[in-house]
Amino acid sequence: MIFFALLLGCFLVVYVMPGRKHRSVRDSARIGFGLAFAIAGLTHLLTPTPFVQHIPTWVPARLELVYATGVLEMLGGTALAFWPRYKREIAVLLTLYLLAVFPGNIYVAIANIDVQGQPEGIFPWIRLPFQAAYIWWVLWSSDALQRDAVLRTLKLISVIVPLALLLGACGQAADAVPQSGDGSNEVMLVAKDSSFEPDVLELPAGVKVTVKVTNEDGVPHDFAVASIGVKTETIEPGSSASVTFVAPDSPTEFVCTFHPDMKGGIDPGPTR
Ligand SMILES: [Cu+2]
Repeated sequence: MIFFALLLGCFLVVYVMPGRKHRSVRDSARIGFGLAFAIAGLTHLLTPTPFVQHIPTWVPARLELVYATGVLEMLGGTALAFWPRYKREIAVLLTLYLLAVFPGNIYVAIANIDVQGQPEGIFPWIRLPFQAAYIWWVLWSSDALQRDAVLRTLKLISVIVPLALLLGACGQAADAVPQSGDGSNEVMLVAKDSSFEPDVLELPAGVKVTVKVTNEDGVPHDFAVASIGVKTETIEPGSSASVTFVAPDSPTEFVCTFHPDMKGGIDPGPTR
């Protein structure tokens, strides 16, 4: 719905922008969608946390996924806005993308995930039908609600998907090279407003890390990873505490033992 406001804003700006007499409502809607989509992609790179929270913790490399989808959205949105020749194909690809990320929205609603900067409760549910509106908008504005556009796009996909799989396989092979993880890394955490910031720690499995937790709240907190027996002493307001451990090799929850709702996750990154 934040995106809906952005979409309307971009559309209106494009529509009233002087200079082109013949820009139709439909073209303005397409260009507006492209710009809004590109801006949304950029926010993946600038503030990844709320997007990471849309992906279940068992999914590997959540942060990298958010960055990759951000780049995809920037490319797709820019192409839709400024490459009218292929607007139908691009629109169908963006539709497939919107369908592919939709499970993330369902996950947030069903699992009642507290997403940073987003209202809770009924909001994630109200947001769901908007996805259909976005799909209709992109298809209608690009004149792609016709059969041959869909067919041509399917042909395009039959080329792109094997190529993408191949690239992905190569990327994974490159990732399989062992990292020189000998030294210990220090990670900073802040306890504030009864939550941890950040609430996702990207810690490569097997690497020795020191987590330093600073309490900026008015009440005592601590930091514990129960499954590997890690726990700091009680951290009084305004002070901090450190704990050193070897990062677990599967997604693991950490928590404040005083406030069971105050928790986060350790993400081991891509499995090797
Ligand atoms: Cu606490």
